[in-house]
Amino acid sequence: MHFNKSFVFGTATSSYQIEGARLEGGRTLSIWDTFCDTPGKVYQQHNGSVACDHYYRFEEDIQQIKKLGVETYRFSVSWPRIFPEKGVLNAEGMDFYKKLTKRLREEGIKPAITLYHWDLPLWAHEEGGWVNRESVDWFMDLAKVCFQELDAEVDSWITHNEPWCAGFLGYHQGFHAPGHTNMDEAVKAVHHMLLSHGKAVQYLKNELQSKTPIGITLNLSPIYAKTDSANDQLAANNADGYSNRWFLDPVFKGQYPVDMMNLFSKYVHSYDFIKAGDMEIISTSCDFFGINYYSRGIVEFSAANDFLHRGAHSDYEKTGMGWDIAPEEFKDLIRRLRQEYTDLPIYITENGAAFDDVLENGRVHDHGRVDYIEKHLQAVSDLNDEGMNIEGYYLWSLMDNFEWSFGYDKRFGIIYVDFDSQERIWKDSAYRYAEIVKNRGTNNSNKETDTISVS
Ligand code: PNW
Repeated sequence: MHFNKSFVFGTATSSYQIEGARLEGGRTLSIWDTFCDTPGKVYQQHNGSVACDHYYRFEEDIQQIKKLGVETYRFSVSWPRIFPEKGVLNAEGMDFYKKLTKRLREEGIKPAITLYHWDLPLWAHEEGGWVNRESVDWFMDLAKVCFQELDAEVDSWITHNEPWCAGFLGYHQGFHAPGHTNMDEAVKAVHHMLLSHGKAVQYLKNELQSKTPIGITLNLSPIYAKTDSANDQLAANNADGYSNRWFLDPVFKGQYPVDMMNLFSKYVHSYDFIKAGDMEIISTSCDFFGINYYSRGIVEFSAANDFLHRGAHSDYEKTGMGWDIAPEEFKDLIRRLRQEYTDLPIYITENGAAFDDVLENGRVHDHGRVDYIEKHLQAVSDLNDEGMNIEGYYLWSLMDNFEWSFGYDKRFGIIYVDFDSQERIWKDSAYRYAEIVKNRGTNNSNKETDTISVS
């Protein structure tokens, strides 16, 4: 694999998953704090109250990023740290992100900031959360103050991270906060997230005349039918509509997919929450497109479901999440996006894997993760050889952290975190990634990570 000079390597995290400092520095609760406190929602009722203690250890974490040698770091801001109450700006919260951004720059690391990575303030939820159209205005208050305070030092903005998860896992499937199971709410929530995305893009470009690139990050999963049967093909089309097209079509074509609107109308009472002009705002052109890729989906028809089809068993190798390791399908996905949706520069804003890591004599030999990363970076390199214009790659994640409903049970980091001592220990994958970054690919076949010295 090989990467040209302008390709950027990075790592990614998000606020709730690493910061901790639950009620400190003026922060109030988010929907994830209360979701974690609700029995039965999160593995062993784990929570992000301390997490990686990054709020207090960010200097040390910046040194880890520097040591990895990556040129960019993607993180998100905690909304209830910046607006602990409706309309009330918390200077101390904002100062944390100013300090973090400034220190990253001083160390030569380009900050890429996500505005919303799922930690909605509880005050906003109590007024209906994303189901309430006013959420767009609340989000704009957050976007405006972040732009004003941080834009000069930021290299790229991401409005939303994975509205599929925030919308459908949060309001339809109930696996994520706020834990609702109501498709009518979910479709509205997604609409308001997408609308707030478009408004933020317009504000940055038109009002502030900023040149900082801005985009959105979607989690996309190429979907395949288990068999050629008409029923399985239909199931795959609908699962693709639910997972991918419901987000891609509005962002790039300014319309929701009609087949899915019809299918959803069994649960969605009316589409009149889509106001005149909304779709133009949602499809405002961005500077880049962010994609989080983890796995493919393979589905088989089930008469009980319209679009939430059973994941069919496959004989593919799996990660610790039970997700198929599918780098070839990642290539299919990118080719399809180029054909059907966009010419924008693409950034892989997340890619990575959880495995059952074992700390042994101060080392973590995470061969599975090393292999996963190499295969997907090889795919990125191959795709660029085909002219697919992928401009960067952010490994998820910099370090083990709070993995949402799986708590601390699933470790995605390339740096191991001892959650008792808060010690950070490089896994083999961190050494390997640093080597690939340093060589801008693989110039040699030496995979002996123990002997690599990273300055
Ligand atoms: C993404 N799914 O979440 C998030 O952006 C990260 O915060 C998270 O830690 C990472 O991927 C690993 O899970 C997802 O169920 C959560 O398909 C769930 C799904 C996809 C992405």
